[in-house]
Amino acid sequence: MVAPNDLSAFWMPFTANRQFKKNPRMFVAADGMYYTTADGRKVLDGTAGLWCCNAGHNQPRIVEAISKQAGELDYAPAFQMGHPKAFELANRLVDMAPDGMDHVFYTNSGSESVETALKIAIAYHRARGEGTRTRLIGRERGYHGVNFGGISVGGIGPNRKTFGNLLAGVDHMPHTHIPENAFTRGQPEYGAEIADELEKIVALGDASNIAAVIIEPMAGSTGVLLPPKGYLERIRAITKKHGILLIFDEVITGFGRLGSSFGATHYGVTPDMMTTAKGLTNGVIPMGAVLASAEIHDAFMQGDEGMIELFHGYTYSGNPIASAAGLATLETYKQDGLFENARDLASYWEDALHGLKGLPHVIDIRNEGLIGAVELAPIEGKPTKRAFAAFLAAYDAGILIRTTGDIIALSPPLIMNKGHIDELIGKLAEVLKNLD
Ligand code: PXG
Repeated sequence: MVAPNDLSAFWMPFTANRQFKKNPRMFVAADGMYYTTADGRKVLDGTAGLWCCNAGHNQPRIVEAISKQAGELDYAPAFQMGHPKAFELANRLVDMAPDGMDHVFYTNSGSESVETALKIAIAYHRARGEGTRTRLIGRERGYHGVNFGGISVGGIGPNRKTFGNLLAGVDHMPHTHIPENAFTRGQPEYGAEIADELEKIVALGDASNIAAVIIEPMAGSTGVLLPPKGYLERIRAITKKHGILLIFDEVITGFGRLGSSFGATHYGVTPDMMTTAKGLTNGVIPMGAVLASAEIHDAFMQGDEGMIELFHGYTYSGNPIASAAGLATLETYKQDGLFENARDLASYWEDALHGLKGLPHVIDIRNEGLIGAVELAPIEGKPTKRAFAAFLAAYDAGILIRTTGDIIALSPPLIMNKGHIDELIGKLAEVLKNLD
């Protein structure tokens, strides 16, 4: 028998298991902007969980929708059967997405949304008789989840170090994070021409072999790397010119994080597909969705009507409880004006964050919408250690932050107010002042 308080059985994801289990950090409750720890302390959520609880915690509308759905229709087969809420949610998503994003394919996570979009891209070209278009292009420091397609198009070194060669037929563009833009407020000025590297990749690999380019409109997970002004527009123009599909990975930028429904809306650049998850259901029930243009969808809708058009799907695609959570979440964003709140708070947020300039070890600060990053100089020879020390000190001080490398990333729930910003940034300032 395993003792009830034995922590060893659960192999925790992306966690220093041995360190954690020696000194665990447990949340036992949450409400609005705050978590409650096992020892009864309140911790201000500066990260919306893992960039997902955009409507705050235990949102009553979402809680009620899930409970009601569980007692009404718990599960319905996802293949060759339907239930109304999955269709209703798809319609709402299409309504809030940029014009041209007309169809929704459900998944259960951001990682699955990415795999789905990549597979659709390859199958789309094949359906149109361009089956040689199989190559995929990602970007350095891109994060597209943890499955094989996603880690292959993603640009994170440790994935290659840990898992080897990954998918064949993938190229990477350079990232856009350049020193000239340090301490920029909002979208940086310099670097639009980095998009032209895509032309070189296309010239070498030939457009007739390339299916899709996938990028995050703003790279969240690897440290809040913003697109320079004009960059996304150029990527869009180059992909269009060569008949290459453009996929925006909106798993973080979707659902109000930047003060608009999606990154595509915020930056005014419309891709051919968008991958989403996280804020779709406020993180409460796992669900992801790929939005695709009518042109892509319609390319599959040919031939015998009795045949399955896309050989892909998940047991839980469009799960009823997840659909109910999604509908209640989107309703909350709308009714409570949360995207507007994010937009209204953005300049106060920006000022507060940039007020940390000059504190020890701070070498860059970046922001957009309700997202922020404070980059610290690494401890010589010990990358990640300084930021992780800040994470632990912040937790003790009553704020939840995220760290990636030596970058502190902040992405609070969109229900935040100025008082919460003062508390979060005030406590973070104290943590930074006392950091070795
Ligand atoms: N694409 C992007 C752009 C993401 O940010 C995924 C795909 C994968 O989503 P799932 O649902 O499979 O985890 C993500 C996830 C962090 C952090 O702190 C970021 C993510 C997940 C967990 C932590 O940076 N991004």
